[in-house]
Amino acid sequence: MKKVLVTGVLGQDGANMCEHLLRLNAGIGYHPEAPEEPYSVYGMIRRVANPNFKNCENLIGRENFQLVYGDLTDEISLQKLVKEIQPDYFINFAANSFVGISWDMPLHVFDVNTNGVIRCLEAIRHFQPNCRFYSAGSSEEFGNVAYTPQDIKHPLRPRSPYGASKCSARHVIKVYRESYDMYAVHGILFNHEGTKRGEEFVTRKITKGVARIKKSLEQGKKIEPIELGNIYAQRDWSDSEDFVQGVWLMLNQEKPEDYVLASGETHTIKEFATKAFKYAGISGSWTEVEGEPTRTKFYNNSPKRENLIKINPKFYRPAEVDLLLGDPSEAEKKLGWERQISFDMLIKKMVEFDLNEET
Ligand code: NDP
Ligand code: GDR
Repeated sequence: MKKVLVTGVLGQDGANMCEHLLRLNAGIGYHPEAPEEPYSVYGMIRRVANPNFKNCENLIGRENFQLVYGDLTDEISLQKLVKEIQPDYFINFAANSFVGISWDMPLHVFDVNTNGVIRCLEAIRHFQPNCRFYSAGSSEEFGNVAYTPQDIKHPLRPRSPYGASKCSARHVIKVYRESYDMYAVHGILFNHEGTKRGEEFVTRKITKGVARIKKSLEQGKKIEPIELGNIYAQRDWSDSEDFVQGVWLMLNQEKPEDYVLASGETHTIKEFATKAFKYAGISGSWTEVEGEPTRTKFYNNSPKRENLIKINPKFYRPAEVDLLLGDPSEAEKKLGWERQISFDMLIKKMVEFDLNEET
């Protein structure tokens, strides 16, 4: 029985990865991708005063799944887990993952995202050297991009402490791979979202806000607009459920190689928001004043012309990544990775989920 240790399971990708592995288990006997024996999945969580198990509620109590405690800032906990579980795969999705806050706590971001990766690698090296390791890389490493679309050879030009911490982790993983002949990969993930996405990230902030506004409109209550920062930034968005499948393929190659997972499309925040309102059945129009971003607004196309979105400079970042557009062709060709969920399907799915939650 192969054992898989997954970190970050109360977050988006960790939870989706565990779901994917248990789904593969369910296919034993008839699905070509299913293992011969079920995967035994260990989901690592850290100790916090009030943990939020929402992303994990469908996992808890399932056969071949268990929660274990550990923390990327504590090497003793990681070594204990690797020693006791003897995992065949270690998938690290844990991180201080919010770019916006990384200027406020750069040392903590590096301790979790870079030193944390070293702690994982050391635990594997000492106690289970044949374990295959994946740690999540980010398109934020490309930052102020030099060319478009960005592939795995794109230079590292981070714009935030978060981006810099992921670049450092990338170098460390390469060093361990070459020094100790470890199976360790750091595939680059462009933005990916879904119904488990944290509420501070812009897509989920928008879809939750749309659902809240829809309810207020239905109840004839006063509208509190969604407040956003830079709506002209462009991102390459996909669905997390597609990405965890790509990560699993990266962990099961003959030789450890990094790939880019992306959609190959780029869209502005403004475009995402306009479509999110459209999928909730609310039509609106933008008014934009050149050079005065705070006068940019999105109004409801009803006689009352309520303000649905306004710009608040509080959400601007000290340095911005203006454009991200990834090239997933190598992952498609060499790993056979296929994306199922388009940009429009993703927005529709998130809006419908949040409308349901709101009622
Ligand atoms: P989330 O923020 O949803 O989840 C991160 C998880 O890491 C949380 O569950 C958090 O725990 C956990 N964590 C934070 N600090 C520690 C620590 N010290 N020890 C143990 N666990 C910790 O992130 P995503 O699921 O969206 O992203 C997964 C990975 O992919 C991250 O590394 C992220 O940087 C990277 N990435 C994500 C992209 C995206 O678009 N989603 C794109 C590119 C890379 P808690 O719940 O207790 O806070
Ligand atoms: P990002 O995601 O920084 O790309 O990092 P986020 O959703 O936070 O921002 C995307 C873009 O939207 C702009 N923006 C706002 N962002 C937030 N959060 N809130 C707002 O109100 C707002 N208004 C505009 C931002 O300026 C930015 O340009 C995500 C994370 O998942 C990282 O962990 C991951 O590595 C990268 O994606 C790839």
